[in-house]
Amino acid sequence: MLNKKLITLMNEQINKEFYSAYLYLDFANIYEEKGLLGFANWNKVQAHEEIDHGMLIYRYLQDNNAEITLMTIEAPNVKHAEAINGADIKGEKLLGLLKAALKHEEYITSLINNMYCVAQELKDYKTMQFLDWFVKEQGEEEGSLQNLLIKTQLFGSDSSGLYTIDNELAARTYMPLQ
Ligand code: OFO
Repeated sequence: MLNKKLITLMNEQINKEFYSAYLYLDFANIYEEKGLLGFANWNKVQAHEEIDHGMLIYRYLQDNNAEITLMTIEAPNVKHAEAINGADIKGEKLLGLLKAALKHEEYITSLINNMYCVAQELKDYKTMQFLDWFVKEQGEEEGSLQNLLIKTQLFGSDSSGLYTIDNELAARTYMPLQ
């Protein structure tokens, strides 16, 4: 039987993963509106992956006969937060969106690390092993956003550089988790 505190944290994490999907869909919508279809594609694929993450935790709770409580998903509203309504997406605005995504992933990493700490304190080795995948995944997600941010800072300030990056991002495809 899973510990009550862990069950609460895991239910909250399902909500955060689904919120992440919402957030990436919101980013995708902005990129799409501005004609950056590769950036939009990358974010849509990410949204699919976030749903998979939420579903992994959902299944883990089910498999352990723990109660699942689905909570309200917050609205992201990136457009409002970044004040890019009607504005040019290039330069600082584009970097601002990428930095916002990276900051969000750092926050998600902190939540995963906190769950891991609780599982460790409880000597819940099964849950620690389950969370190992998420620890690795968060490292990869932060890494790929950092790389994209650096690449965009270095090469995205002129139209041809941005066009190349956008084309690269158009190649990302969604691979469902097994
Ligand atoms: Fe689920 O990894 Fe991003 O948020």
